[in-house]
Amino acid sequence: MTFILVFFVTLQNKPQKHTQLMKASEVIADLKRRFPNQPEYHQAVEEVLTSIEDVYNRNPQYDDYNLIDRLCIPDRIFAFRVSWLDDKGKVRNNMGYRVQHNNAIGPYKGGIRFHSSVNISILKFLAFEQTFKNSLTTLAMGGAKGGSDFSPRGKSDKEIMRFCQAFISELWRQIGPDTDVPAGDIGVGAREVGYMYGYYKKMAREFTGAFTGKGLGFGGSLIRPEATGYGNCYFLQSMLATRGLEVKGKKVAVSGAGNVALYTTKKIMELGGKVVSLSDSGGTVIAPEGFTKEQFDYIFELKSYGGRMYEVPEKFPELKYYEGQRPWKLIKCDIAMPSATQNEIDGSDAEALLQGGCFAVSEGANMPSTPEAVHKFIDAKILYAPGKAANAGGVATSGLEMAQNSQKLSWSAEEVDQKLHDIMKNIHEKCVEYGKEKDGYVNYVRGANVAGFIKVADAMMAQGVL
Ligand code: NDP
Ligand code: 2IT
Repeated sequence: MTFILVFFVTLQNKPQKHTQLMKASEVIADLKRRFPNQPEYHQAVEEVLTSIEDVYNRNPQYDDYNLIDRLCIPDRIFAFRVSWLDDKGKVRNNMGYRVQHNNAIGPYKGGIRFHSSVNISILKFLAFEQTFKNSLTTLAMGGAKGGSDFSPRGKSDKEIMRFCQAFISELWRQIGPDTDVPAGDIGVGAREVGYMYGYYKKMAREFTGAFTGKGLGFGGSLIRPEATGYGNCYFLQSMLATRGLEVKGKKVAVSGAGNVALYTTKKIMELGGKVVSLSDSGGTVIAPEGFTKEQFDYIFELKSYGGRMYEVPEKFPELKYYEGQRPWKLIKCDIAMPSATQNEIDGSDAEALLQGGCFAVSEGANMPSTPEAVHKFIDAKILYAPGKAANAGGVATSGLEMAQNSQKLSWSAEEVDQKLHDIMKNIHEKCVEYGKEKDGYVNYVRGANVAGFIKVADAMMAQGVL
């Protein structure tokens, strides 16, 4: 009897015989059918699934648990109307969202984006990417993203505050220091985080680390504002070192002129590189021999009060502004660091970069290169770091902010910067470990996707079907 029972239990626990291999193309076709009109989400999933297909199929237990669907489809999505009063007393309505993608390895974690283009597709892609990025940091953070189609541009400070409060009046029940910890992204910086955190604190009646990117006086971490841009430069340094190169003397094209772009520029200049472009959604300013410190300080100041790039030549006539253009076809560079938004480098931009001699691309933005551009970079065997590896320093330092908040301590700038350095080095090593090809070329896309996937997948397996 005991024998029969043991035999029966063993049989029950044994994974079923694996008969079918996962085909990335079929999974994607199915997701497109079930979730149509979400191109950014499809694009992000396709890149990851194509990279991990063989690793997944070598471990049949993953498919026995149908991990692939559970990894691609977010755990849950909150969608809500945000109604707020503008300065004229008029009622305005926007949509608000939070996509909680996966919490297998830690509380949901990821930024909030305020931009007129925000929709479910964009937030699903960002939350999906965030899951793998956060896994790469080695810290205990799951993946999430949220935001609104509210555009902060041209809004008064009071309007921003009222919007943030209305947004959090809906979202506060779904977040918390051990549940889901938002931070900044496009259109959300320290000011917006301050207003959102303040309202969260009022509703939840607690003072905890429910947000990161907070002001220094109320739980923020030193180096968090700098972290994404600095981290990308540290990652770039590791990549260059594999070919015996350094940043010094190199021409670097940067896009954007927000948090990520400006701190990337600051660090590149400190390292002796020449930043030859900065841009916003209106156009690009080119500095053929690199921005001087005076020019950079001016742009930093201009952007801190909402100025536009077209204003730069008014102060520095030697700098040329190109209306409606992105940097990539305007100037030759050694290195490109796209730091504005998704799909800002298309196939023809990639072609122009390669023809101009560009040998390294390190992404500050999330998914800034289209699939066509990515293929061109990898086919040309240049150093190419996808955002989920190269820009992970931002969320990693958010993880360090969470650790400081839990301990009710704050670390020095040197301490945080050293940890950021170590984390970026470690991510680079992981990419090399999983991404090195037979001829020695490091495919950082594959390396980042496989390393990020394995940790999340194993944790999901251990926790059962949820
Ligand atoms: P900011 O809002 O500070 O700056 C964004 C910059 O990109 C602005 O110069 C903006 O120009 C430009 N931009 C935004 N959307 C577009 C668009 N559709 N077309 C052209 N230009 C555009 O955001 P961040 O610097 O924080 O974010 C930049 C990128 O980095 C995003 O992809 C974000 O997801 C990613 N990222 C951010 C992290 C962070 O910690 N902040 C961490 C990791 C990644 P304009 O002012 O004209 O809109
Ligand atoms: O895309 C990103 O990694 C971010 N916007 C930062 C997220 C965070 O939680 O710090």
